[in-house]
Amino acid sequence: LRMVTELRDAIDNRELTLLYQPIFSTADRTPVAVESLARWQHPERGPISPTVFVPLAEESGLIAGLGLFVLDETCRQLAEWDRLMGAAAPRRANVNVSALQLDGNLPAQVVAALQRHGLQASRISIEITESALMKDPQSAQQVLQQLRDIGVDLAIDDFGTGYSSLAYLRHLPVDCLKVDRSFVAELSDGHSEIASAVIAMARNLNLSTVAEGVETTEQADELQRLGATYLQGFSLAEPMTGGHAAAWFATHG
Ligand code: G
Ligand code: G
Ligand code: MN
Ligand code: NA
Repeated sequence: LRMVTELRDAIDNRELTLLYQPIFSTADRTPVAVESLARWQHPERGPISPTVFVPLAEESGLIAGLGLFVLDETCRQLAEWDRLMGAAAPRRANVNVSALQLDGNLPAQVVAALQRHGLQASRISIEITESALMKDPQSAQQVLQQLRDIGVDLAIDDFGTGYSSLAYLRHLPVDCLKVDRSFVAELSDGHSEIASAVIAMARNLNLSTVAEGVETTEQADELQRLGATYLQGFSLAEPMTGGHAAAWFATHG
C-alpha cells in the first residue's frame, strides 16, 4: 500500500522516466522508430520494473494518470528531437497502452497530446497487447477504429501469446504485429515454425511485422530471410534515455 502512495507521488512529480529503444528497418538495418518504455527509479528500493508497477497502477486506479504521462512525455520528446535533429529524428514513437486505457477516452487523449506538442498523428504508434484486445473484443474494436480514424498507427504487442482467432484479427483495423520475443528466442534452438507462420500471415493480411527481442545477428539474419519488416532487440540497440537517443540517432540515422 505504501508503494501505491509512492507510485501516485512519482506520477504526480514526474519521477517516472521513459527510455527509448530503437526499431530498425530489416532491409538496411537503419533505425526508423523507437518504443517508449516506462522506468521507475525508486529513491530507496532502486529500479522497479514496469512488470511490477504497471499492474500495481492498474489495480489501484493510477493507470489513467500513468498512461497520460507516458503519452504526453513521448510526444514532448518527439517534438524536442525534431527541434534538435530535424529530419534525422525518429519518424515514429511506439507507446504501450494498458487494457484499462482502451476505452472511449483514449482517442481524445491521444489527439490532445499530439496537439499539445504540434505533432502529426502518424508520428505515434499505439501498442496494445493481444490479451488486452481479447478482454472485450467488441469495445476494443471500436476504440481501435477511432484511433485509426485519427491517423495513428496501431500495433498488436506480444503477438502469438494470446488466443485471438485469426478470423477476429482479420477485422481489426491494425497496421502491425509485434512477434513476441519468445518466438525469436526459439530461432536459436532451430525452431522457426511460429515466427515464420506469424510473419507469413501478416504479409498476407498486408500488415507489417516487428520482431522483438532480437539478441543475436543470427536471429536478425533469419528474421530477414523470413520477411520480418522491422527488428528490435538488444543486439541492435538497448533502451536509452531521450538525451542519449538524440546523439545516437544523429550518428546512426
Ligand atoms: O521495458 P521492459 O522490458 O522492462 O517492459 C516490461 C513490460 O512493461 C513490457 O511488457 C512493456 O510492454 C511494459 N511497459 C513498459 N512501459 C510501459 C508503459 O509505459 N505502459 C504500459 N502499459 N506498459 C509498459
Ligand atoms: O512487451 P513489450 O514488447 O512491450 O516489452 C518490451 C520490453 O522488452 C522492454 O522492456 C525491453 O526492455 C525488453 N527488451 C527489448 N529488447 C530485448 C531483447 O533483445 N531481449 C529481451 N529479453 N528483452 C528485450
Ligand atoms: Mn511493447
Ligand atoms: Na512484446
